Amino acid sequence: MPQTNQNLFAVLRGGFPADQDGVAIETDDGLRYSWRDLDHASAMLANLLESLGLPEGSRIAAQVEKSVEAVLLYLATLRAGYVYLPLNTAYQSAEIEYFIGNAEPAVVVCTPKNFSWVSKIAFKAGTRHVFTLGEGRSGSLLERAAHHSDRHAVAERGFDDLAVIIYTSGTTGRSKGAMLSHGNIASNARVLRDYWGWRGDDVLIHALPIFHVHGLFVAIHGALLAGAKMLWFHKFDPKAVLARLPEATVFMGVPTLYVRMLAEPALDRHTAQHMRLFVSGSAPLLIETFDAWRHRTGHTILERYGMSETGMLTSNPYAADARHGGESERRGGTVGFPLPGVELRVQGDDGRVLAAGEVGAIVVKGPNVFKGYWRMPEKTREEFTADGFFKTGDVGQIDARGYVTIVGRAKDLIISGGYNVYPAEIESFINEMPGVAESAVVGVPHPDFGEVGVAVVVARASATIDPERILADLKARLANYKIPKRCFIATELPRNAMGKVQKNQLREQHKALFT
Ligand code: MLC
Ligand code: AMP
Repeated sequence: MPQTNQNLFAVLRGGFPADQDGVAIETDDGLRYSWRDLDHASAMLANLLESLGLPEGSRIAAQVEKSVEAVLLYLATLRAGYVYLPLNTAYQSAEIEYFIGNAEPAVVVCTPKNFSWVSKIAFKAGTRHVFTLGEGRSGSLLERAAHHSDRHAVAERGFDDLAVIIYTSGTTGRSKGAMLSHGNIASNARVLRDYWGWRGDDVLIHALPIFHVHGLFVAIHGALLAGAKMLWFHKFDPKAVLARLPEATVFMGVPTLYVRMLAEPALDRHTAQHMRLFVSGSAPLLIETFDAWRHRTGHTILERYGMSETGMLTSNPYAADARHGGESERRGGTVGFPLPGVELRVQGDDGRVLAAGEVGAIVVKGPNVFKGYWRMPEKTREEFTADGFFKTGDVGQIDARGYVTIVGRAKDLIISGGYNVYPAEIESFINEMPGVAESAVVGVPHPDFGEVGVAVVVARASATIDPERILADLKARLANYKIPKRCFIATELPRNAMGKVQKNQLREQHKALFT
């Protein structure tokens, strides 16, 4: 019997509706892409990639502004069987140099504005092809693709074949590339389609960036697999989103998006009357936001939990969940139940599985869990238990009804507006600055971003350092969202008897800075 092609593109295309002329994506600047457009344009781009004679498994890296064409490049990469590597547009040259040096992509696609410095980095790292993709469908990528056929036979791929690498900083050290296979991503997409009741007549508001799993996988795959239309926003603007909300049925956002929409008087029951589902994730949703949303719109946000390495792991129920006695309550402050197919347990430091209500490390297993970190077999081994569970680095508990709550993080990580910021990375940049002896970056509560970084810096003996200068220097080198919102100079960092910096004390000291 012939094997079905497990290429993620083939899986997603399997969800396209029979009417290929229907609108698949409508953008905020009034463009409409039909399902046929998605198929044909991704075929042209796939043919372009194939014409380059790239070796098997080549990485195609993209640091481009959000656009439908960027999605087409992603789909084309899958369809041609290469490996997609999305990069945040906020990354600066030092960050890009690391990612490109580490992933060694065969093709890099960047904005026309960044071509001179990105191409220099890429060529130095051995990349042979650098294309541009700019606003308004400009740039060499589409010019070159225009010469290719709009027919393309999807490359055969198996469950375990690599599809995407997403860089994530993990617990320590430099960023690691999480290797996700066609099967990892497709299985998660199918589970979410069923668990969240996606339908062909859904209309998704897509207002998230597309270089992370929330915007790229959870949102886009949900819509494509269901054959549902997307209303496409190049950037999140609460007023613009609310203006289109009456036409939509599904919205996905990080908590900051909900906070910002709540600040708009236009948000009410009437605007949200056709909505079927509001999903929140990537960062903790405050109970105040959850309650305020229900009060204003009559809708209960469904909070779910996931990671780059694993896709989605848990979700509050959309409908009655037969696995949990028909439970259908979406409980604020919890991230719901492990999704079908996901094994999730909470364990103690000794690896013992903990009872209901006990707090410990969350570890997970399932078809959605990644294949390992790119070229870091040691690191990969460290992050799995002996019986094959991935250590999420999150700390949580499961209650007697089966709801999972995240109570903290074992990893030193700040989640700011849904983006991960690794204190160790920021500290290493600060520590290299002249006159700096040492530093600590901690997360403190913030009304808009949930949490933001604050730096505490100690000067070397007889050196004078200027906090504003430190922030300005960081800004020149790191993505803007990673820059601590405040910087303080201290004479020393609080340490315990073992000499370990007591970040808790610093967090406590600065916790009221923004609230
Ligand atoms: C922007 N800024 C931030 C920030 N975003 N600061 C801290 N944290 C953030 N997340 C700062 C910039 O540095 C800049 O400061 C100023 O805000 C304006 O920048 P901007 O780009 O115009 O901001 P804005 O468009 O308002 O962006 C805010 C946002 C964005 C919330 C819309 O951050 C966003 O789209 N977040 C979503 C992230 C996401 O998709 N995460 C999913 C990860 S997947 P200055 O000083 O330079 O002017 C994942 C797994 C899972 O976690 O479970 O989903
Ligand atoms: P990333 O590495 O960007 O994929 O971020 C994954 C991390 O985001 C997880 O390990 C969690 O710490 C956090 N996260 C995702 N969803 C939630 C949520 N609903 N509540 C709390 N934390 C979350």
